[in-house]
Amino acid sequence: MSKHKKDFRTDTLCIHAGQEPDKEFGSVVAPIYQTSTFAFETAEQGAARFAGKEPGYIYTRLGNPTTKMLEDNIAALEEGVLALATSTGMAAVSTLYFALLGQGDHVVASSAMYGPSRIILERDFVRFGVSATFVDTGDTGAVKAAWRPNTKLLYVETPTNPTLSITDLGACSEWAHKNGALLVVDNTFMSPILQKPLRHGADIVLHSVTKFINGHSDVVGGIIVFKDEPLFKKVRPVLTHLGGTMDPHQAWLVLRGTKTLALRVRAAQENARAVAELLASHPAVEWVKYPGLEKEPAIKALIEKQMDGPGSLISFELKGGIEAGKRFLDGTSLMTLAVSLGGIETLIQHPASMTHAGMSRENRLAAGISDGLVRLSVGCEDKEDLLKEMKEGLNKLV
Ligand code: LCS
Repeated sequence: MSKHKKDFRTDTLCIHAGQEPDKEFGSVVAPIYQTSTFAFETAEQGAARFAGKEPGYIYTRLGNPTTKMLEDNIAALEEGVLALATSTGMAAVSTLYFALLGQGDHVVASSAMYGPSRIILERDFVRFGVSATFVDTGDTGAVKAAWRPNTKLLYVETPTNPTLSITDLGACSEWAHKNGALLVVDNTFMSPILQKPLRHGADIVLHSVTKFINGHSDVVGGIIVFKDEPLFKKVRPVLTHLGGTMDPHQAWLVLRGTKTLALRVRAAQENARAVAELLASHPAVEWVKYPGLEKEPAIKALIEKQMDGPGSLISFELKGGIEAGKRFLDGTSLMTLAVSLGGIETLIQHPASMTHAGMSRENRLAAGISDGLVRLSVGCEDKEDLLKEMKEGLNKLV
């Protein structure tokens, strides 16, 4: 029985989608096809594969059975038709820009997205005649105001890294499609467990699988999921020619991660709710941003409509700003001071000097990334241990 059926629910798909017991030996776990190239039985067969007249593998940069299992797994989780795994999340981002944009095109994008996803538009794609306007895509009016006749792509992170602003995907997809553009959503912060952007009109979804999907902070990787085959066919040759494809061993490791994705995401989210509540009630804290604490009725309604939970990323600022933040970061031991997110362990970092240090201070502040903002990716440790360390660190500051 095919494990890729659409009628299985998300938690089942995490474990089974894209993976059948191996036909030769019955291996329950996906074999790693650790090969760069695939033998043809005849010259005619080789020619037929290159001509696309016969299915089958040719060369691992163009496709590999282990990598394909991961692609089918995530395509099923995101309710897309096909996916392409990439060597890193940034390979997914840059391949999409390269495939979808050309000379004279304009992009509207979230102002507070992962630093390098913005910086390559500002510094690199601008050299090839592509322009970009960055707005708070949480404000659909700002998206409309930034629109130009040559806007071809609306690129959204929701929630944004690290400001956790929520964008209305339904409203944005409607606007983009009415105006001849595509909506691409970076769903890294939610994972397909908590948000499925294709359901809300996105054309393409991407992830840094380095984060929740792999989940063990031991692999970098990315994935692009497509709502239809023509878009897949447009992007695939660009990816295979640029060369940012995923290695089979990397894909096999990520497939270990997908099996526990739903369990990890929900466990981390339960911890994050408790940590966010502690932060919100502590006198050392100036402000906390966490979708689960949202009070604004319209945003609360949007969260309920398009997200299946608030996730496990929290941003906050301490009274005393960056100096207090540094003291807090230096005092942590259970919470690891490191960039990245979505791992099984709690990670804490300072975006202004770390993940978003490449942005100018002016752009950073305009995007809501204050000097004192601290980003927390809550992991799956025991909740009481996390709360204890958090309380001890905060109490030292008052
Ligand atoms: N998209 C988002 C939303 C990200 O957070 C990241 C990395 C990427 C894309 C790029 O993925 P990568 O190439 O690293 O796999 N975000 C990081 C962060 O916030 N801390 O360290 C990396």
